[in-house]
Amino acid sequence: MRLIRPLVAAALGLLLTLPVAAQVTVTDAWIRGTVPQQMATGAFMQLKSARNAKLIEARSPVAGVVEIHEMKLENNVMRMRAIPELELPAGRPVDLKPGGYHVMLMDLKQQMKEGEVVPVTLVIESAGKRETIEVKATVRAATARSDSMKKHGQ
Ligand SMILES: [Cu+2]
Repeated sequence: MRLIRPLVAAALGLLLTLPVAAQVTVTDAWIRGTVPQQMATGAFMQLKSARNAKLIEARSPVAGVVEIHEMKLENNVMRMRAIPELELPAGRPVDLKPGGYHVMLMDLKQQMKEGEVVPVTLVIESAGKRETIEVKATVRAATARSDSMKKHGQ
């Protein structure tokens, strides 16, 4: 027993610390709140993958269409466009934030109200394998809207 106990404890500890899915951690997921009738908004978070991976798809029950977008300054104009995938280099955090990469929620089925928690599903591909990650994103106030976000989706 003297020997087995620590072994079992160690094994359990190992199990608990084993990463799930594609070893991608998602932190600080949030969605920008909307006003009634607004059809689109952005979801933001930080993604970090232990292995080289890419975000290839996102879904949410609150949106009819979900795309991965990037924003870039082109000729002094911020432009937003859909990208087929977002690279997640091993060990390097990738920020999805206003003015940069984001998950675009379009054809919204409901208003995004501050404080609500919205499920977002991320599809990650790594070494040819696909895995899904369920994320709970908290809706934050719409006040931090940037002009470019306002124009988007209209
Ligand atoms: Cu967008």
